[in-house]
Amino acid sequence: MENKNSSESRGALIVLEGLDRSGKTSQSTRLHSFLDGLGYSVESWRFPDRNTGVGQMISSYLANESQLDDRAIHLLFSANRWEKRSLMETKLRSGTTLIVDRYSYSGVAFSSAKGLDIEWCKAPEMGLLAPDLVLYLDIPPERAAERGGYGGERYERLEFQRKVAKSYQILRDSSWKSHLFLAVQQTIDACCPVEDVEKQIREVVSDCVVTCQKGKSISQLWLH
Ligand code: NYM
Ligand code: MG
Repeated sequence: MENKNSSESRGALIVLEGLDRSGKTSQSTRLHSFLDGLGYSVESWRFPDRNTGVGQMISSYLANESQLDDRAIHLLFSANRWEKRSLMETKLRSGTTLIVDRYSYSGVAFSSAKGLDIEWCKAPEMGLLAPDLVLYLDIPPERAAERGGYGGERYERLEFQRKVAKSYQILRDSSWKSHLFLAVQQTIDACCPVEDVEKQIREVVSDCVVTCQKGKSISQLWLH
């Protein structure tokens, strides 16, 4: 008899990452309709989840209504993922695919762009559920800034986004590669027309969803 966990049919954990204005939210919506249309059970999530108590603290920090130490806000973003971990696992095991707009990679990329040590930033993420697929919507910071302007929240400045892009690059070169056996990481050229990006995403996602439906164990982040 095969290991129960590894043969269990489940939903896929699909994460979209990228700079602000890279198109994650639009693509999440399109992907949701696509999977829904194929008859899959699917939910769209996003981090930060601003609906929880922790999420409200994060939201007021992002709106510049409160000041927090760089490490304190980093840990709040992480706690915000931890408070959703068990629900996330329940949903996946019940067969629901989750499309998640930002996850631990945002946590590490944005905080390390402030100069925090990258390994320190990764530590609180250890043990969270590892995505089955990470889609990085790749766009130069200058191009993202041209897209109808930023929303005015903290971090939404070109100079800072350039640093975040560098941090994401370091993550892609190091940690993403080292757990590639757990999660497929796919870089998508986000400068293409929105329909082309959508098409590229559909292709990789379809494979991933089928693999999870056939049975794949759930892994944890960054235990390499
Ligand atoms: N952000 C997001 C972080 O700094 N750390 C995190 O862990 C996460 C999930 O919050 N500029 C930043 C990235 C964004 C900001 O996200 C708000 P959004 O997707 O604009 O709501
Ligand atoms: Mg934003």
